[in-house]
Amino acid sequence: DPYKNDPSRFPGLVVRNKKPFNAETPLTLLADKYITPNEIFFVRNHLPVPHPNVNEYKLQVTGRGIPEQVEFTLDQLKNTFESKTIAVTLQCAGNRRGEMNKAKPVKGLEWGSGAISTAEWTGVLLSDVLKHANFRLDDNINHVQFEGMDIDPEKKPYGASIPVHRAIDPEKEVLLAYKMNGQDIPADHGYPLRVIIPGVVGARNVKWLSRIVVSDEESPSFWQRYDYKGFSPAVEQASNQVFDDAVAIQELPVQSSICEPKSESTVNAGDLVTLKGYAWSGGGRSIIRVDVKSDQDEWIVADLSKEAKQRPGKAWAWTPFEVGVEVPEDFEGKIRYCSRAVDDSYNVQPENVENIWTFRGVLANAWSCINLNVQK
Ligand code: MTE
Ligand code: MO
Repeated sequence: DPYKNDPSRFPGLVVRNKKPFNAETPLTLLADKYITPNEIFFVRNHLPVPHPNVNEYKLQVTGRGIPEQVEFTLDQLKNTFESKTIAVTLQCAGNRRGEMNKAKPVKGLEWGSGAISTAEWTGVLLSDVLKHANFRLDDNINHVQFEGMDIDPEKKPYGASIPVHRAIDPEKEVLLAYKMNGQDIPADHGYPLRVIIPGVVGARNVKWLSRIVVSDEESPSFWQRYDYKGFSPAVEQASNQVFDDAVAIQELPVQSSICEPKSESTVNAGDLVTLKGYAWSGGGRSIIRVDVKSDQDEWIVADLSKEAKQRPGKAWAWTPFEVGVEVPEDFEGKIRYCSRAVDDSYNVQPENVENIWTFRGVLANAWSCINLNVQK
């Protein structure tokens, strides 16, 4: 069993798959805290968890524009470069896939709204490391690839890449991170080093990082080339050729989800109910508004958490929201409440999942709705 050395996990996680281990954060706990504690941070593994010997650990930096391959031990990274700590939300491209699957079956793990979490990550800037390696940009350089230490049965590592402009820009704050919420990064989340790419889909935030390769091409990894891409609802499956012609997901679209109360909870007519949730957008775009509407009433505006105030263009972490809604007095039956977030480019979530359906079930960012059962 290649998974026999996987770490033990907090029993409160909502497990979606055991081998490889995939689990989401319970929604009530998610809405409770701005920073997600390590034990309940969602886990998305494609392969068995590797257990590198940190005393022998070295990060390799190589490829186009780097005159000579450079290697760093963990201590060299920590001692050579200034460290930075930033709050960054990671969201899986498959977050909320379950809702898309209900509209019409998709391929992939059945995620609820908990494949998203926020931590304070400490590390060194990738831009500093590249500078130290005497990296020189030229017109044939397009991508920076990352390789993990987790390997598939054919001995190929998990990998991903990002456009080079994001990697070299210190303002994008791409981190080679060795701490998560002040502790060594736990085994499930990439010990001893992972890349954190603020504002970019979870899949590119490679864990157990072993190698950085600058290239004209995207990462050759299956997960860069033949997964984590979006297609028209007209496309029901895709050949490698069709995948090659599609664009890899990087920054994610604007998102929100109502986390509390649980859908299908029972409330009394006339109650004041507090709806709580999160909103987030890719690329550092901040959340400027969350609107909430019931099928019985007009739009109202939710309160955005003050904790989430972030610098312009650098809203790397989510914005929790809450709003009190009055359940009508003379009513019995189901009421449906929906949230939709707006980011600072005035992008807004689409109304329904049917029209954004895509066969791998990624990019599910329609309005988030819950039903409440009202009793008299
Ligand atoms: N990195 C490696 N090496 N192996 C993986 O399976 N999964 C990716 C990414 N980095 C993965 C990886 C995906 S799809 C996501 S959503 C995030 O890690 C999840 O990070 P987390 O498990 O720390 O929440
Ligand atoms: Mo993911």
